[in-house]
Amino acid sequence: MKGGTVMKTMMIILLALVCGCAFLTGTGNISFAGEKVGVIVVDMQGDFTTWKNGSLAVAGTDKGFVEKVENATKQLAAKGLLIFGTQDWHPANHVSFFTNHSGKKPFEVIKINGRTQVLWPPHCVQGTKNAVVLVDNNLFLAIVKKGKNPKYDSYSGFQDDGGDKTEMNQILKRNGIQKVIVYGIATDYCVKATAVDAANSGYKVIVVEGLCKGVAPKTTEAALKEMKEKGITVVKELDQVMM
Ligand code: VGL
Ligand code: ZN
Repeated sequence: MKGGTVMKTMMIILLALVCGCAFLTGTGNISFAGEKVGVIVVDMQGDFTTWKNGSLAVAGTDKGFVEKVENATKQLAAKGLLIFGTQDWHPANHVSFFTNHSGKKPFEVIKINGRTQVLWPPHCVQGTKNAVVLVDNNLFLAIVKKGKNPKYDSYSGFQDDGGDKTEMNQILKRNGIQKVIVYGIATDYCVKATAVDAANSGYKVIVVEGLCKGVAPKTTEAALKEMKEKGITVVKELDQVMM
């Protein structure tokens, strides 16, 4: 090789090395190196899926979607990330069920003590078949149940509408988690609320849009916008965060 060619080759190798290192150490805003990353899989339960003919089935939640979420979660677990989950877990007399308000219809919005409450079809009733988390339960270090208090709804995995905290923050802290990857159902309700509360609790947050489904297109778009405005990183697919 001529001197020029050797120089060129060396420059290319150097460039590749620098780029590779930048990727590994996270010069961009998405990295694993140096930060302990956890995963929060939100409300992957039968009642939210078309696959299981759920009472509050979200469009696009067929068997293929659930498998995609499960496979992604397996990949992340294989990388050594700790996997956490949330599980909507309501008593039969829960405030969010339209059936517990006389004369009300599903999806009506009412005010309760000044709070906005969407009235849902009864869903995720404690102990029922469709309240089960569909993603292989062995993948989870912990699954945090929420919405147990009949008086308060709880879209967030961190706290309910009355301000009562779940054990989520403590569990993440105890495990040294600094950054969380969040996905599941539904983008516009429980994913958004959980991601926003994670950000407010001091975690760096990445939401994987392709591993989420929303109740309605309008509220889903608004939720993605709101999350981005709060400093949450929204990526389309998991390969944008995986090394
Ligand atoms: C959810 C409505 C009611 C959710 C839970 O998981 O997003 N949505 N309960
Ligand atoms: Zn619910």
